[in-house]
Amino acid sequence: MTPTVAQLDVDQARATQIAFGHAGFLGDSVADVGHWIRLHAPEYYLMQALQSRYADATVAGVQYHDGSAWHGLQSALRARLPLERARLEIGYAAGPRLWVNRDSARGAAGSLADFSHEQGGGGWRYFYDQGGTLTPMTWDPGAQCWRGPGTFLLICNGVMHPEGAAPVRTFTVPVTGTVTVEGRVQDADTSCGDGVVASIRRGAQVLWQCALPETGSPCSTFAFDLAATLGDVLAFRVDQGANNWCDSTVFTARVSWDDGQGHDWAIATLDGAVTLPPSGFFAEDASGFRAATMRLPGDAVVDHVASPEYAARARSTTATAAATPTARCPRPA
Ligand SMILES: [Ca+2]
Repeated sequence: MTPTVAQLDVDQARATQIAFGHAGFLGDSVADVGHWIRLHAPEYYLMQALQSRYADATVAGVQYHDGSAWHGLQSALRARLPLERARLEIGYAAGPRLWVNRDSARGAAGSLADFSHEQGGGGWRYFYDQGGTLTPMTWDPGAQCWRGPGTFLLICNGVMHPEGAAPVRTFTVPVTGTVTVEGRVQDADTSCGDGVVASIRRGAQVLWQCALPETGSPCSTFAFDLAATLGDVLAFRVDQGANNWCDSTVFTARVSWDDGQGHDWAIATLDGAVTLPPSGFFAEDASGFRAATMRLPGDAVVDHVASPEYAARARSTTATAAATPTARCPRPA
């Protein structure tokens, strides 16, 4: 489905493009655009001076900020900083220096997208439950699955299989607030056996469950909101019933949230302190070039370019207002 301008989140798309040193081209895969020039012209001018400075420049260094200290990539990986939500500074040799705030109040985790050979990777862990105690599974690199003590006690990418004990995939909620839990289950082998019961629990609380194969009301998809507390453990499990014959079960889930926090980032530039909102950026060089999506005192977010070639300012209201060019002032060469 082609995203609308609102769904696209132009600021986030731009921040991602800048973080990777790309051109910042919006393209035309956008729905419900009332005025193409009003969408593309501010974007062109916001990015052009930066493009011309970093397109063929070499990255000299990248640093990640964890809220209190800077890390190189190796240190950031060791500290398990969420790089997809990084606050980063990028320096180009003989080119601009820039900062990108990819942090956000919104976050999401997926059992498929985050599936990992590491316990805790992306917030997910892999256990089996035999008698009420969760015991960690062991990674099988050949099968690319987590295994319990039985041959068929498994958690693979999208599929789980019980054997006496129930396989349990858990997610640890990283915020206090409302989280949305959605996904689906499916009996992946209906050729024999008595089916399974798939469920989602928080401690002893059963949040949702579905007996497979579905015989009564359809229950194989789920989507619900949950008032959660930081550290809550959501358990996605498959119980075998009387036997585990043909109990392969597709069970995938996505958890998303909005923590309600600001996630602004204050940086030190040649011009002094600058505040970057989520998906904001600031770029500068010694020629007097500046480009930014930044927050001004009083909460307004502006898109702004000043360079020896030209100056432009688009959007000077709030972060959610539509981008509207307000001025473009070419400077004499
Ligand atoms: Ca069964």
